[in-house]
Amino acid sequence: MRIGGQAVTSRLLVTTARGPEVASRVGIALGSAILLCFITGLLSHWIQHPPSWFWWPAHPVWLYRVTQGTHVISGVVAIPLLLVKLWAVYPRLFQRPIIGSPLRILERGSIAILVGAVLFQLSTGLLNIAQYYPWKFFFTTAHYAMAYVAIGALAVHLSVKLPIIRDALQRSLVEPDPEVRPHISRRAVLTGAGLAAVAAGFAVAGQTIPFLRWAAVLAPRSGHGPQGVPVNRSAVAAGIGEPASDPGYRLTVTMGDRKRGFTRDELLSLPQTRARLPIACVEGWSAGADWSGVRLLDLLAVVGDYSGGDIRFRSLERTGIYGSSVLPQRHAIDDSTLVALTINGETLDLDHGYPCRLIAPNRPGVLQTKWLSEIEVLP
Ligand SMILES: Nc1nc2c(c(=O)[nH]1)N[C@H]1C(S)=C(S)[C@@H](COP(=O)(O)O)O[C@H]1N2
Ligand SMILES: [Mo]
Repeated sequence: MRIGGQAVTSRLLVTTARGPEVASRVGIALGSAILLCFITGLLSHWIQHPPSWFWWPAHPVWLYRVTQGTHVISGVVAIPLLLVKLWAVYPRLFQRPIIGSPLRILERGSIAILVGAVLFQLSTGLLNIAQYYPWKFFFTTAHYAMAYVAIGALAVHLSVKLPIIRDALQRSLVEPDPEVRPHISRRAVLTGAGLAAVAAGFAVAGQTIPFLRWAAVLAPRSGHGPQGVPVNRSAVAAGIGEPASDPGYRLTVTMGDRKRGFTRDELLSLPQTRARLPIACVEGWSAGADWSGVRLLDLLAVVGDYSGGDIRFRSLERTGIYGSSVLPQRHAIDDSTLVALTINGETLDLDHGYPCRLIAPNRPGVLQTKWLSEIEVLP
């Protein structure tokens, strides 16, 4: 029989579902979600700031829709998993000695950095999809830099803990002592973690998967908006209401020393091309639409001989960082890249980019510049 304080302590240890058995199993799910989130996040960053070696295709047109949907869903799924994982290891986080041997310092340090970085990534990511920025730093730069910190700390954490993880995975989930009834079993904790992760995933998946839309309670822009497509930044917010309806409006196209201005009616009188392409926002929501307008290649051909090169699109919007974008040649030569004039069979709503906007295949929404004023072939 156990006597005194000792017995109480050991009994408490046995009766809790906390410990490496739960931590390692939740950790595998959490680690997988974080890895998926990291890879899809890197992709999105590279598409927006392409290094010279980076290659991103124009087809399939829905690929970015899937990778960025995955980025946001895996990040949101990671939140309940992280909470359960922290709960499972919580008493150990404060075990003594706090410092200790060099290996222990590495172990402790990597956990502190890992927890901090992952909490930072998940919370800023979540606030970003809600378009709520209660901070002073620039979200994308901080989120990108911290991703490397998180993944580096995760790699150190995994290698330091590998023996413990291996051992814990081999141990059964069933509590060893049949006499002892835990308040909550390890299996129940794992089931709860799994259900919470699935529920969290459902709460955002609907913003990109149409038949799950009803469940998308965490998705602020899942289906509403003029002409059946959500709006990220409205014309009023961008301050371009008047210039867009100005009768003197011209879309200027520049290629080398050739330059030409087009009224909206002139654009409408050129051959019209249709394309079915999604808007896929970096925030994870996406929506397919039927577009029509002038194929970019057709428009360039009116101005001169386009012999290749990336293309810059400028908006009437003069403030803000979304007023211009650069389209790589690979997308520029695609038949479905349009200077769009209609969406879903109707004249483009002012909020969707009237008088005209860029729509290109397999691109992040943020690069689908609205309210075009200028197109320039870069040397
Ligand atoms: N000029 C301009 N174009 C823009 C934006 C903007 O703020 N300004 N927002 C972009 C973003 S982030 C997205 S997701 C898409 C959304 O297009 P929509 O509002 O027509 O759905 O437009 C893009 N084009
Ligand atoms: Mo976006």
